[in-house]
Amino acid sequence: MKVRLLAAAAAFAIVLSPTVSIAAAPEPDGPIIIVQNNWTSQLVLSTVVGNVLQSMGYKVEYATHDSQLQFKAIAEGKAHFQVEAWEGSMKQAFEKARDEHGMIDAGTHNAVTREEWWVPLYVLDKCPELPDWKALDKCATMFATKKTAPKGRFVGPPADWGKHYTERVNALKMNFVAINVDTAEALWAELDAAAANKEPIVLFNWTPNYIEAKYDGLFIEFPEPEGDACMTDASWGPNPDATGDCGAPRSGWLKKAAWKGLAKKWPEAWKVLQNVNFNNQQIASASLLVDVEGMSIEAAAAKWIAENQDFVDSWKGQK
Ligand code: TMO
Repeated sequence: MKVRLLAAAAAFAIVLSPTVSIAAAPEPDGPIIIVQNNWTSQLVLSTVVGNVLQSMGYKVEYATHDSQLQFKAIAEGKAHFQVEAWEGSMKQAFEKARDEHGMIDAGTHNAVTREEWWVPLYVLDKCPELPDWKALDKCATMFATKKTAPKGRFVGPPADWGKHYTERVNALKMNFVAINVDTAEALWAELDAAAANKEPIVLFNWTPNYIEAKYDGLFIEFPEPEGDACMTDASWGPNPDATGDCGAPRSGWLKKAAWKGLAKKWPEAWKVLQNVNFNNQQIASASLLVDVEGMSIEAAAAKWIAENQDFVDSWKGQK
C-alpha cells in the first residue's frame, strides 16, 4: 500500500510539477477527513473531491457533521474541509469559526446561491400577487393545516439548516407557523404530495438544486438583508422593534472551509481544495443524478467525474 501511495505521488509530481523533485512529493499519511452534510449535492460533490484526492494517493474518510457545528469542528481539526458552505443558512456559524477559532476560508465558488421560502408556480393561480411576502401573508389561511389553522404552515428545513424561521415569522408578524421537517426527503415528499393535487404549499427550497429541473416555482421575496444589519439592528427593516425581519440573501455565496493545518500537512490536497470551484449547473446536476435519476451517491460522483473529467483534472497541481 505504502509503495503504491509513493508511486502514485511520485507519478503525480512528475506529470504535474516537473520542477519539483520527487523527494518532495510524498506527503500522504492521514486520513484526510472530509465533512458530509444532509443534502444531495453536498454528498455527491464532497465524494467527487474525495475521489480526486484518492486518485492522487491520499487516504480519505468522510464524517457527517451538523451544518452549524461543522465549522468549529473543522477549526479544531476534527475534520479537515467542507466543500459547500452556504451563505443563507451558514454565514453566522462560518464567520464565527473563522474569526474566533481560526477556521480557514478556502475560497468562494462561482455559484450564486439562494435558500428561501418557495412556492410551486401553480400556487399563483390562487394567490396571484406572489411572490411578495406580504401577498403570501394575505393568503396565509390557504396554507393552513389542522395543526396550524387558521394560520398557514411554512414547511421548514431540517433544523441544522437554520432555526430562525419562527423568529422571522414573529419579526414580520406573519400569520404562519414554521414547522420543520427532519430531512430533505421529507421536504420533497411534502412538495410531491401537494403538487399532485395542486394544493397550496410554501416550503424551504434552495438553488442550485435539482428541483428547478422538475417543478417551476418562485422564491418568496422578503425584505432583502443589507450586510448584518437585519440580524443585529432592530431598527433596520419593516419591524422597528425586532431583528430578523428579513429574508436570506438573494444572491448568496458558496464557500469552502478548511482546517488551518491542511496547507502544511497536505499541500497538494490544499491546492486541489483551493482550485475546486463549482458553478450553479454543476451543483444542480450533482443532485439531479441522485434525486431524479435515483443513483447512489458513489455512482453519481463517478458519473459526475466522468462528465467533467477535464475540469476535475484542472484542480490538480496548480495554484
Ligand atoms: C443547506 N441547504 C443548501 C440545503 O439549504
